[in-house]
Amino acid sequence: MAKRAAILLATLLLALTTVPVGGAQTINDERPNVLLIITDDQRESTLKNMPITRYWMKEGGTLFARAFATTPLCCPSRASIFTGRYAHNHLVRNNSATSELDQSTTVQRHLHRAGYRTAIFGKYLNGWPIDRPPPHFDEWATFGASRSHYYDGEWNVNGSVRTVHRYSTSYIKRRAVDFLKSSEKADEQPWFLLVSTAAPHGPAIAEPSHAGAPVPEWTTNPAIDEEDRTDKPPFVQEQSAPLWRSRSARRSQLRTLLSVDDLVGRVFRKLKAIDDKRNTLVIYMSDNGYLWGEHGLSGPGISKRPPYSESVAIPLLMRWPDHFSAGRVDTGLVANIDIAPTILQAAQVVPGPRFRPDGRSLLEKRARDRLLLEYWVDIGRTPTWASLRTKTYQYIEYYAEDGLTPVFKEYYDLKQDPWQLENLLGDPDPLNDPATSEAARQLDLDRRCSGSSCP
Ligand SMILES: [Ca+2]
Ligand SMILES: [Ca+2]
Ligand SMILES: [Ca+2]
Repeated sequence: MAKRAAILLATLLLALTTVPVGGAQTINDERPNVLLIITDDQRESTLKNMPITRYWMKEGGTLFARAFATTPLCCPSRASIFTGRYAHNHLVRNNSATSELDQSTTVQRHLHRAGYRTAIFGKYLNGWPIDRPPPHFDEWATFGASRSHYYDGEWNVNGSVRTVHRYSTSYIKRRAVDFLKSSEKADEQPWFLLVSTAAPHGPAIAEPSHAGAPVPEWTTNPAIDEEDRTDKPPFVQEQSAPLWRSRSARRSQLRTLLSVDDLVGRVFRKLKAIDDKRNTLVIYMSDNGYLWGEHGLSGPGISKRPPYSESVAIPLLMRWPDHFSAGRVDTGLVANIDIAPTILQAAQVVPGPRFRPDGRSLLEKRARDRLLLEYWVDIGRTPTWASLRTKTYQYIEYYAEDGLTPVFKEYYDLKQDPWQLENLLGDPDPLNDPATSEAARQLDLDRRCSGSSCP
């Protein structure tokens, strides 16, 4: 059945692609639609509380079990998603550096130029002026100020700035479904739809229908229960994370994610219903992770930004029938910088010199032995740091104000110590230290890498 449909489609495609349109370009009808769903501050462990998303994206697609935000903070990470570049190359190093982003280097720009119909609904970039349209989108509804993420936010809806009273995830859902509906009338044009929720970012206000939803019992983990933190850097040691605060953050985040789960289900039902002749590459991810009290870290400013696993690990799932195996778990090291190269390869876009990604397409075989993670001090207590993460260890350097001189180092054996309880460089005795000179040398190089020289 599938084979017959494929032959039929191939014949149809052949007929279409050989007919010149306007004498110049030929229609390449094999290009997929692209749906990119980005949540805000969703830690990797919360996926198990999203049955609908798991059904569509995990059972129907591939789960990337070792996916990371190369900078665990909204704006730098989103800029990495859009450009495929590390933050030291796209230069959006913190949430107030939005204007550093070279808009000619983004995935949306390349798709738009290649003839895709493009739309974004939800969060764009922190600090982006509300009256300025997000570049290279045909349609948009994006929200501004961060305190009004969930209700009564100021939105720019296709150029007009107004207050949207509705619950933001429901509003985004409606816009997305309307977009899919309207795409039926423009079937000859592939589309790129970016759905970018406020959830589960603080203040994590649940939709009334989920406000009292039962939340599964929380079994804390060894990193939350870490008693001896004398191995940790001073900014960690001076924090305390009362369990009630983490418990409350978890509860409200999980409840806002129920609305995201509804959104995913509704969008997939609509995708099926429109019976598009193209197939659709769907990517589900978060921009960064979130700590629920691991190593004593929880609360605004500190639940993301640090280099530990729960802050840098993100959920990442990809579904594209015949390209990403259904139900597969991929354990390779992957990151936000791989999203744009993956999308452009799927869309058969030859990007040209403006697109200089550091990441690589996940459609290709890859053997990445390490990832660079990096962060620059902004608000809060987390100092500038950089880190190498492999499957077996994580090496971290914190820097003095010059951003170059290491003032504190951490090394975790991820095989023996997956919860990062014992920094092997954390005592004053140098004789028991693991060998880290090679990691330090590599980190120094990777902090200046570009394109193919990047991990
Ligand atoms: Ca975020
Ligand atoms: Ca410890
Ligand atoms: Ca030591």
